[in-house]
Amino acid sequence: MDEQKIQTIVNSVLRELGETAIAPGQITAVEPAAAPGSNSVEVEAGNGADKAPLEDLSLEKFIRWNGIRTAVNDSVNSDMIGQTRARVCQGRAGPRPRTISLLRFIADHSRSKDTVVKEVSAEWLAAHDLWEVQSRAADKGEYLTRPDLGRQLSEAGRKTIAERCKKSPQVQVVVSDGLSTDAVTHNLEEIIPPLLKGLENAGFDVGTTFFLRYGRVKAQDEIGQLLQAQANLLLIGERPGLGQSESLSCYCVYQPGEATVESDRMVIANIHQGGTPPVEAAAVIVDLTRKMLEQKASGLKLKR
Ligand code: B12
Repeated sequence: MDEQKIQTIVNSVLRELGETAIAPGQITAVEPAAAPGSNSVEVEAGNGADKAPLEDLSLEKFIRWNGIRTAVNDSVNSDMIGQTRARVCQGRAGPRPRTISLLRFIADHSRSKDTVVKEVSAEWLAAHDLWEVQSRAADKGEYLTRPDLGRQLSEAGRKTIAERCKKSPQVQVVVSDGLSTDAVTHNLEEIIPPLLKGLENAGFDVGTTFFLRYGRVKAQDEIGQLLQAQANLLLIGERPGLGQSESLSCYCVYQPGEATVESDRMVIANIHQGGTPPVEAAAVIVDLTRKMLEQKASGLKLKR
């Protein structure tokens, strides 16, 4: 459909809405596609562009997209865009978001929802030498609607942990899907080896690492109580944000158990390639674990 036809349709809709002063030709001005290499990516472009395959909206050029066309000082905006992956300088089309902005928002939202509902597959766990137990949540739906069940181990889970794990280790490491499957599958390969090696090199007796399906943070207290570990480190998927769906956290407690309260817990959050890189996070966690074991404390009781 050419610009003139679009203009005619828009004019007739506006007329039906009671608009009388319609400036001809100014409502749907279709602008030419941006020059290659420009960070101003056009999905609104006409001339058959709609037949081209839709590009992946998670590409860097869409994240660093400058949607403001008439800036007083464009270098200020470019500078800001270069410093953050946050949704800045999106511009607008009248009172609405620009098409590309809206599409990216929808794409980011879909990715966030996907990572919550997806499952860490049994094959992936086997390939990474992890065996699994489950919380009391029977499936993902129940996990999301009943956080209380994700905080408790299933009967079978308790039994398996008791049978397969080393008792009374100094440090117990647990991995859980939590609210992001991608957090586990994207970061685990890079965080587990340096973390376990770092703990060993620091001279700690490390327990048997396993995977907790449908886990919530508080489940680490029951695991700690069951295994009588001195410190529990839970690597768990964070609730995804818009544009960041594979972020992992490590929640740490000294002597977790029934009496543990939230102020005893600590968290190293935002672990992913664009945040705290997994290898760096592993070093921070080893250091924090050393402090917990030295001071026999965690959370507010720990001096840092
Ligand atoms: C959701 C959330 C909350 C919710 C948790 C409610 C719930 N049931 O989900 C609420 C609003 C209550 C909350 C409160 C706080 N939060 Co908060 N929270 C988050 C968020 C957005 C996601 C956490 C998540 O996905 N956890 C995984 C899921 C599976 O866990 P869960 O079992 O469902 O829920 C537990 C955890 O979320 C945990 N938790 C949440 N926040 C915090 C903070 C700390 C310090 C600890 C130890 C635990 C903790 O408490 C929940 C109940 O057990 C993160 C951002 C991020 N990138 O991780 C910030 C984040 C973890 N929170 C943060 C902070 C600072 C707090 C508060 C201290 C704020 C305050 N000043 O009161 C409190 C402390 C709460 C506590 N438990 O001790 C910071 C931690 C910074 C740090 N590295 O120490 C983060 C990283 C946000 C940020 N970027 O600043 N939080």
